[in-house]
Amino acid sequence: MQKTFALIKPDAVAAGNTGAIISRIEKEGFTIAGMRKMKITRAQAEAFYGVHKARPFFGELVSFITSGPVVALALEKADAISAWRDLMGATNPAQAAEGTLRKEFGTSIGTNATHGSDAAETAQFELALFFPEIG
Ligand code: FUP
Repeated sequence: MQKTFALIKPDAVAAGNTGAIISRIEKEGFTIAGMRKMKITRAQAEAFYGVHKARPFFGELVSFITSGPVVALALEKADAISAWRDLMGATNPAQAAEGTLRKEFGTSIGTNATHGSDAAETAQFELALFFPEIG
């Protein structure tokens, strides 16, 4: 079993898609090891998106992710990191495959409904940031 970190982003929470996304997560066989609805602070967002600091859209990323409540999730499954990224689909919803969450719930490359860790080290870092009690 592997754990990954997932977020239901402010756009999807505001649009009322939290339940539909959680329902898909359970149908696809993930175990929800942790779940918290919260507002991400600016300091937390800057740490979370630290790898993107040099990118031109860093400021937008931080403002967007702190713009409203999110649902943070610790998900467990065999190969959870790649399984969750497959379920999310491509970063840009316009390029995401049918049946993926970003295709169904995303509206732009920024407002793309969900986040998922992209590697084991990132998952460890992101889980520690949001779920220090889980380990
Ligand atoms: P992903 O791992 O699929 O979330 O994608 P990236 O790590 O490449 O990007 C992180 C976030 O930056 C994405 F969710 C959306 C945002 N982004 C933009 O807003 N513009 C871009 O050109 C690329 C990414």
